[in-house]
Amino acid sequence: MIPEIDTIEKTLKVALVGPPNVGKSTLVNAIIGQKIAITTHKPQTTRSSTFGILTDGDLQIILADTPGIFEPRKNHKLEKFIVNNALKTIARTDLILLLVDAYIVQKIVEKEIDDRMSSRISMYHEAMEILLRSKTPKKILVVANKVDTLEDQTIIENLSDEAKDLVYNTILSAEYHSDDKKIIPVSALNALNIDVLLETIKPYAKNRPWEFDSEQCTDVSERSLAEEITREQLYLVMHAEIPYSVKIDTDSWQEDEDGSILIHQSIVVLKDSQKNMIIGSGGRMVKLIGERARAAITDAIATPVHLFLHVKVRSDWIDKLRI
Ligand SMILES: Nc1nc2c(ncn2[C@@H]2O[C@H](COP(=O)(O)OP(=O)(O)OP(=O)(O)O)[C@@H](O)[C@H]2O)c(=O)[nH]1
Ligand SMILES: [Mg+2]
Repeated sequence: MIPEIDTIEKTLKVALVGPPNVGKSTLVNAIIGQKIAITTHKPQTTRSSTFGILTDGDLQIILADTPGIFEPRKNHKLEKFIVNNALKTIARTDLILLLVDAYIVQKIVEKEIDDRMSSRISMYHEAMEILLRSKTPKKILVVANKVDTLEDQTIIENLSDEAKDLVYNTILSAEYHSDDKKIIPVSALNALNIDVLLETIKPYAKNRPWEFDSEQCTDVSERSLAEEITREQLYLVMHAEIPYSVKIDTDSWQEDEDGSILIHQSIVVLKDSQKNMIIGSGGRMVKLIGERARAAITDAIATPVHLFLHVKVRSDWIDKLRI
């Protein structure tokens, strides 16, 4: 009789980390192959970490999409909440994938660092300083995202060891330097090179039980995703500072007999003036947000949705956040 051999489960917990807007959420969606995190062109889109889960054979990879890291302004509770949330998640991972804009990598290698580039690089220094102050894993690999924006997309694949050294030395703090200076070029937007990225990180897995069911691809509930999608559509439709004062709550979520879902959500803002802007003249703005969010939620959860939005003022919602 052949003895039964238990498969050894391997787990790898990876955090996608970087300053705001480098494409962390776009990358987690590309790796998982479906929308689990919202993405916009505005910084500070992600407020709380979410996990994407990939289970293949004996290996489970848990990818944390974290909020962008930046120095929160004094007395700015939402900013502190965002950054703390990222740091707490990162502390519980084995490996950091630091996303860097491929254009910056190219400029560093070509030694073309003007004032504009310096100020973009300083965003990475700011993020690294904050990481250093917290208990974060020391292993960092650089992922050069947005290679689709480069004229020659092969530049990053063909970097010499010397060029990689230069990039690591320019972006990372000395404490994070390792012998393992990899720079993985990807385009999260076009899902380019995702297979190479996964092959590169697999060896960092540890023999450890899985944390999620092998069928599960995210820890995000459909309700939270729907709230996030409404916030995303609001960010895309509205301008100025409005988005940062907004949160979305689910008031009710009911499945109808025909299989569709009836959702009531509140758009919560701090002031009457913000409520008026979101409602828009004759309710046009909120109607547009609702139409777009309904379509995007229907798409994301593959179920027809009826969405009702209510705009409410709660001047203390940020004060009440628990950090
Ligand atoms: N051209 C290009 N744009 C990208 C790529 N990845 C992300 N973007 C764009 O960059 C912007 C920011 O993307 P997000 O995924 O929201 O960035 P993030 O790092 O999660 O941002 P925060 O959550 O605010 O920290 C969006 O407009 C994306 O479409 C890429 O590979 N190529
Ligand atoms: Mg994000």
